Amino acid sequence: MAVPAEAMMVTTRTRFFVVMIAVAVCGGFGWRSTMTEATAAETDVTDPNYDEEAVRSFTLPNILEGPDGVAADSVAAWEKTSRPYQFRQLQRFVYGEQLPAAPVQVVGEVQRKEVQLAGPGGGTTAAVRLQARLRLGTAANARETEVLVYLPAAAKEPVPTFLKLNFAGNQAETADPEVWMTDSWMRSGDGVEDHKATDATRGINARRFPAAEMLSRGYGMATAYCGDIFPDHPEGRAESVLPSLGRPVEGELAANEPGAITAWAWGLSRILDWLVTLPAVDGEGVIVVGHSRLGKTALWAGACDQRFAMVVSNESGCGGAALSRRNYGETVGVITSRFPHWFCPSFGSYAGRELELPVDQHTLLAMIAPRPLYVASAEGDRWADPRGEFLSAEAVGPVWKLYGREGLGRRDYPALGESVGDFVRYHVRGGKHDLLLEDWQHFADMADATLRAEKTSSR
Ligand code: GTR
Repeated sequence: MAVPAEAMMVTTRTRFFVVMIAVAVCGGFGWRSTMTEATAAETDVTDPNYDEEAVRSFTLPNILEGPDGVAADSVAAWEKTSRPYQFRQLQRFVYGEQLPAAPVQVVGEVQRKEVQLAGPGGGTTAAVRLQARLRLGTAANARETEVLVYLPAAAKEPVPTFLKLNFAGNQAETADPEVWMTDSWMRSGDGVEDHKATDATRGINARRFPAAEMLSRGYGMATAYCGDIFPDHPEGRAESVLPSLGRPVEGELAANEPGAITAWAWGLSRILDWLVTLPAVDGEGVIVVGHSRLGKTALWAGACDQRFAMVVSNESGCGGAALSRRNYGETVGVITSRFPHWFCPSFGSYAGRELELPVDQHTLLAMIAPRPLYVASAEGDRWADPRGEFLSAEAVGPVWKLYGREGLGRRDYPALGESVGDFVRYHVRGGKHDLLLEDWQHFADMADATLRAEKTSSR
């Protein structure tokens, strides 16, 4: 098929990013970026690439296409044919089969307490704190997770609520000394002894969960530990939720057998099942947020479960928002050799041949439409390929267009700290790989402008 060429210059403010991209638009979607050609064979597929010059030419698969190659040109065609097809492709080649829902039960009592959170500017914010232990399914070997929720005590109506999985237990997300400490297996890190969290982990990740600040903006905040759902190591499958859902743990796994990301995403949906039962939470306003590997997970959770009203990916990188075809920073070869348990086995078989992948990560972002989607990067986080995250967010605009919504729009790479876009937004923050208050404020601004604005206008 002839591809009408349309040249586009993408200039950047940092020397590192200086690159010229010629984009060919095919039906609004097919992208070709013409850069210095480099052969994948020249590099070991498990070596990260930090050279823009070595980013290869590529054409992104047309996300609007259904199985017959016909591009959807209406919401009906997208929802009936192309979206289900593209979703199946993501299951088949990247994340593995979606897991079936299972009933979630509260174990014991939900603990409820009114607390004061040290707030912005040295003040305090009155909160209602909930802690619940949830049993994820009814099987004898079902796993349990503990959920921590803070809700603004002053709220007069149900509040939209951010939900995120965390890396080191709920007790690490807050300085609140009464938060339950997880007993689940944990990767080595500060305050972790023999793969168990100790008191020294309390509050170490509190910067990543600014509860007081978000509550003061009228949002609830909920979190749970990812290791309760799938312990994050290659042998974690046996202790994960997967056996309770009838999935195999031994022997050679099928090419589309789900891994940790699918299990974590499933866990987020089970937590959502419980959150929507809370009268103080706006069940139609739950926003799934994730950082890094858990940002990949937040995107996949939003793709699998359309009850998530908005989706936020923070520095999710390879296997998250970043385009695999760019082969920049962490690559498919690197990630699937270091973390073979995150994806389905099929994804690893594309190491070094990303150009042959039937999908790319913009396919994942397209699954969020027409809901609000935020993609955030950090300048110093080259590993996650900020430009690759921006380009995939930019490439999905036409899906939102089907719904009459503006996505990110076609634009130059934004200045540091500038949040751009409409129903798809993007920013690149100065600094390193992390999830900071600055990022959260942008996420809340987007939720104000989309979810909250819609609520107000529908009254
Ligand atoms: C890195 C991994 C990334 C990202 C990150 C994180 O080691 O290579 O894909 O997920 O961990 O989760 O912090």
